[in-house]
Amino acid sequence: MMESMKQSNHVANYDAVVVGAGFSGLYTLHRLREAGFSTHVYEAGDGVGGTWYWNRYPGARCDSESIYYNYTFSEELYKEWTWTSRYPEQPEILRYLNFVADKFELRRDIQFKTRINAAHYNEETNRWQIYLNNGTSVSAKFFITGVGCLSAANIPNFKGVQNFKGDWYHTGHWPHEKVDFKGKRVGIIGTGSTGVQAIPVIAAEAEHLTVFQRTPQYCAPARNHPYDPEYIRKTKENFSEIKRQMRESQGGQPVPIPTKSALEVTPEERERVYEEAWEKGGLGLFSAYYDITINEAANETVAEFIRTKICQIVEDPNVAEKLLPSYFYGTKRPIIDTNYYETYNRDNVTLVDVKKAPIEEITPNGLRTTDGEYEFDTLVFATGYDGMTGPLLKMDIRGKDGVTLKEKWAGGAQTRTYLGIANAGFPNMFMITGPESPSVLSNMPVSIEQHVEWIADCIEYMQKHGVETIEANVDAEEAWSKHCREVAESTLFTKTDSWYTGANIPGKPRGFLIYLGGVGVYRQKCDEIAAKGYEGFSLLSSSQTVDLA
Ligand code: N01
Repeated sequence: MMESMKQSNHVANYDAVVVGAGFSGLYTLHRLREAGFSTHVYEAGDGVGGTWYWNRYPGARCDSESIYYNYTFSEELYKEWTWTSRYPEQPEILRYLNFVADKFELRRDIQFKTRINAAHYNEETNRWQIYLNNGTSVSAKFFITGVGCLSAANIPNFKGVQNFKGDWYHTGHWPHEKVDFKGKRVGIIGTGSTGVQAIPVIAAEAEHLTVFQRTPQYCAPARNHPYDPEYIRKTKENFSEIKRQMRESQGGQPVPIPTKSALEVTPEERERVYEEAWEKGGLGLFSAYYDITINEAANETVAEFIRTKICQIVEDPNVAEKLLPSYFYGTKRPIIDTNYYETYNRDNVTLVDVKKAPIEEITPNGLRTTDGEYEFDTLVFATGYDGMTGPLLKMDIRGKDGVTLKEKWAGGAQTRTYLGIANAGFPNMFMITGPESPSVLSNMPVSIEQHVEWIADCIEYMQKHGVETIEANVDAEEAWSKHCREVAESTLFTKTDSWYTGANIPGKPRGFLIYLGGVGVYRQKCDEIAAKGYEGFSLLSSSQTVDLA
């Protein structure tokens, strides 16, 4: 055990300790506290919000429609809050989460500016000992992680970063005060969802922006707009139906599951459907036909549609050529943008292809690729995250026999979970939107609510039946992981290098850690398992297995 942990000063005992005060942690606290469990949340930031606390980069906004990107556990809350536009900006989402924290008086059980360094399971007491970065420790019967899937920033290990004389930022750790780009030459590395949002906004302010692109992306216009009050009124009126549809859907939004193949319709009909989705804005292209993410030929129809649009929007054919993506559409996160491709028509923007001429090093005045040096005053890393497993493995989590989560998952390659909620060998630990659950390939608040409710119901069940510990069985875990892999392998997702597969982090073992079966199907499976007395889990009273089936 680390020296600091041996010396830690034990300060409290709780029923449940929760990591993180984002969408997951806030609702977990509320739900467990309402059920009478003493619950405490630790949050590294000095406010609530999680992802929306940290991601303050220019242009940050959500790509789920706001009316679906909120909690639905309280009809009163849903009706009290009014979104201003279709895709809200980060400050508005952060205001929403603060509103939730105020309404349910959550702050009194959240300790801010505190990180959990480690959580160790004690087999003698059946409790988790949790070590904080302030040198103290607490214990809890239940250890619940609400750390988010994308909170461990990836700053590539370029040679020379420490020599850069200007300011540099990672988008996921953006300063609270405004970063002034006026009169500045700015460089940005990365053109994922984040880069695509930030690039047009920075370009509008900076003297010059140089974009370093490794992989061109498929984007479709967001066509964000303010909401009509009448539309909002109807949405609130239809709360129950919208909630039901979200929960039973594929992706967590009330979008009908497509039934037609892109290949069974005429090219004219397909073009009409794609054109309509493009004009409407949002993620409509992704869900236009059921086989877009499973059939290469179907996928190519939408990929080619977007490539044609890029060539129409971008005036310089050489720049347009560099922006044409070639991977399977949708197998990296489909992006919705505001003036992304149009930004390359500006005189103050330069696009550099770093796949062709890779980055060699960061220099005192900028960056050098194999083609030459680029100078700028400010550098922005929009280089993404060590997704899914990264935030969990940043903590020293140890289960039975002192086995670490890192050892169990072999750093990623052997990641096995039961439902993305629990791990064999880690009793009474629950993950909210963990690896092998629908998580990031769904509308997050819907998946978060489902996990929080399932976990809280489970804890209440345990209390009611005198169960001391719950632990996933190895065979149930193996079967679930196998099922996840089989579903993923039946799609095109596994054929593309992306953060979904771990390919964005050098040396990270590959695997596809998101359950692609859909939110509705997944919920049903979780509910069935609970209804069968938590099938696939071992439930123990103080020393015996409790047969509750
Ligand atoms: O990160 P990314 P992100 N040299 O990993 C490049 C969610 N999100 O922060 O594609 C050069 O997607 C990398 O290149 P490549 C959403 O789930 C949601 O943009 O690996 N380039 C890529 O271009 C999303 O998927 C919202 O070849 C390097 C970029 O950096 C997830 O967050 C908004 C490099 C990273 O893209 C992550 O998005 C924002 C290197 N060494 C984010 N390393 C909304 O809701 C990386 N890159 C709207």
